Amino acid sequence: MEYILYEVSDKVGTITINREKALNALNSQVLDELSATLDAVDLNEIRCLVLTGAGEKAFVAGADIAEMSSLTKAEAEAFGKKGNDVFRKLETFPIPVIAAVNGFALGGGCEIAMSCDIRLASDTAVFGQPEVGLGITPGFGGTQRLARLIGAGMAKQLIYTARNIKAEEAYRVGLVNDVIKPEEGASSKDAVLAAAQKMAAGIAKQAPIAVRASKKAINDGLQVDMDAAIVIEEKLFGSCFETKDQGAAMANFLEKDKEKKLKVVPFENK
Ligand code: DAK
Repeated sequence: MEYILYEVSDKVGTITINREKALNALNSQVLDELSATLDAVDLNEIRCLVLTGAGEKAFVAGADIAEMSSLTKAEAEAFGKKGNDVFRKLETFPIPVIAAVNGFALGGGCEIAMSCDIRLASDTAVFGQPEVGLGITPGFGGTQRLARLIGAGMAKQLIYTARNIKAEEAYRVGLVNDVIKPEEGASSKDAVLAAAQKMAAGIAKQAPIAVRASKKAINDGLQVDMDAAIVIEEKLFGSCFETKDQGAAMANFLEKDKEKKLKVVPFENK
């Protein structure tokens, strides 16, 4: 792989888009390598992923404008599909994905962050959908995911004006879950990555089937009306009762012996 780094620590995998010279812009090769990296994640071992960008300056500065500039209509559609396929793969990935947004997240960069389950921003992060200034619409799901995340009114304002917003404003409008401030003199990028990995480690300690089922219930339920959504939740809730984790965790809680009651459940279901 030329543009993707993948590291594993305990049960957490960290994917770094590593094209720092072009501020980690997404060209076809980055998208192909990211897709292949996701396909290769060992889901028997890894329980949560972190996605970040190389360097201090950018998470992802967008789709590669140089590559896009000369595309024909058919090529643009193919490029859009390649991006959309990998973004959907992230969004529907069986385990949670946390974006550690360490700088510019513009256009495709904002869109890839929105395909993740959770977004943590460094205090230096900048978000925006500048596409209309380039004569295009957001093409990797931005019109859809931004409106769903922050509401149609604010999404329209940001997309029509192509205005970039800083991390604090992104937090205020609900685009990011938190803004991570580094210790005095420390690196903003290191701080947000450490926070994302700490959160991922916390998720990795939970019962893995229950975490996956929760992700699926939220994602699938949001696509349908409430009556159908509740049925999706019921089915996934029911499926947890076939796991060892549920039996052991509830038995521990019900145990009169205080020592046993507090015993950590050895989550073993895959
Ligand atoms: N693409 C290609 N190269 C990029 C890039 C990008 N998006 N962003 C930065 N770079 C490159 C720069 O060209 C420069 O390369 P060299 O000149 O050194 O070779 C290097 O990264 C450093 O960038 P700057 O010199 O510009 O650095 P500055 O600090 O001055 O400015 C910046 C940082 C982030 C403000 C600036 O680089 C910038 O404005 N970048 C572009 C941001 C942007 O507009 N992003 C949105 C791209 S549009 C679709 C599929 C997808 C999309 C649309 C349709 N279909 C096919 C359906 C998605 C579109 C987008 O994402």
